[in-house]
Amino acid sequence: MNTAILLIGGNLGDRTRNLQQAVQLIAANAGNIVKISSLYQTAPWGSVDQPDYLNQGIQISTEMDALTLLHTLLEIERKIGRIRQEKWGSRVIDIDLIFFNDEKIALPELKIPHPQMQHRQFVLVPLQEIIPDYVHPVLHKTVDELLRECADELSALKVNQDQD
Ligand code: PH2
Ligand code: MG
Ligand code: MG
Repeated sequence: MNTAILLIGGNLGDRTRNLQQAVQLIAANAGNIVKISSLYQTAPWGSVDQPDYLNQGIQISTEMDALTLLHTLLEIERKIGRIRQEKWGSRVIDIDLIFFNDEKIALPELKIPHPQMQHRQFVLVPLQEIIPDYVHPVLHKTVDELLRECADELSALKVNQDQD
């Protein structure tokens, strides 16, 4: 059995509903949900002129290898209605594979660990909630440590789900 860490996010349409649908499709098609973070409202990274995102971190256990899982996640994005457009542009759903066991993968279509995760609050803050002690297999630091050292100043605020 493999352990995969995912980050889901989106900033178009009914963001909460799109993330809920992604969680359901992941549970039905990709693996068992082991841990799931709160929802976080995050400032857009990379291109400021777009709405805030909702992001959420998920740990799953899966029989799939990393590439099979990647293709399954891309298929789920398509089902929810993702149309691939510009890099860093707005999207209804994005499902990114951040860690896969403690593997290092460098294929054109898949880089594990996600090469930019340590520079982004919107990834580190949700992951810190579910896997603070996970050690990054290349940087050899925990998620907690990476978050403390992260220079990104864009906000990532926990959503009070009672109000939603
Ligand atoms: N995803 C991006 C680009 N910028 N910003 C936030 N806050 N959250 C994201 O998930 C995100 C982003 C490209 O995938
Ligand atoms: Mg992404
Ligand atoms: Mg993506």
